[in-house]
Amino acid sequence: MEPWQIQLMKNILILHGPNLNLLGTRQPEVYGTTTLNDIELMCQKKASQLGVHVECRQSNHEGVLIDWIHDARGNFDGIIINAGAYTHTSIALMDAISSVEIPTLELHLSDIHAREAFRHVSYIGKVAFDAIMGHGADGYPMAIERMIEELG
Ligand code: CA2
Repeated sequence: MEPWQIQLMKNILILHGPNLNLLGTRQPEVYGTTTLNDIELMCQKKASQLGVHVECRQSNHEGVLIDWIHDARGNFDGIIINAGAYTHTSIALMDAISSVEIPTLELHLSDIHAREAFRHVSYIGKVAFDAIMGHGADGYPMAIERMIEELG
């Protein structure tokens, strides 16, 4: 593909938060057997079908996720974020998302509202335009479709 064609494509940043690097290797009864690498392949397949560019990154560190959100300004059209447990605790991540003014979609493997009460609060949900949850790994390609719909 020519560089000018890549520049015209929508650019979506997919962020995975803490412990999601363990997917498929621990607690399969809760989070399934799909690994983060499998999820990246699913995302790249969906992206090429839909003609968009996606970049996937994972960090266990709140500050690294915040830096990536800041750096997304001017470089990405949308952010899809599974912030892991930071979803329920991080006002700092929420502030970072609202500061960059990039359409952001909240994503979870599990349905956080069907789990423990402490997971029912989502700071990400306060600044995201929508949330997809409870679909396991299939939620990732769904989220790419939803983001494209939002970006128009
Ligand atoms: O359902 C989700 O996607 C969550 O964001 C996953 C987080 C959890 O804290 C949120 O409440 C909901 C936990 C991710 C931990 O991932 C693991 C994967 C394999 C083994 C252990 C943890």
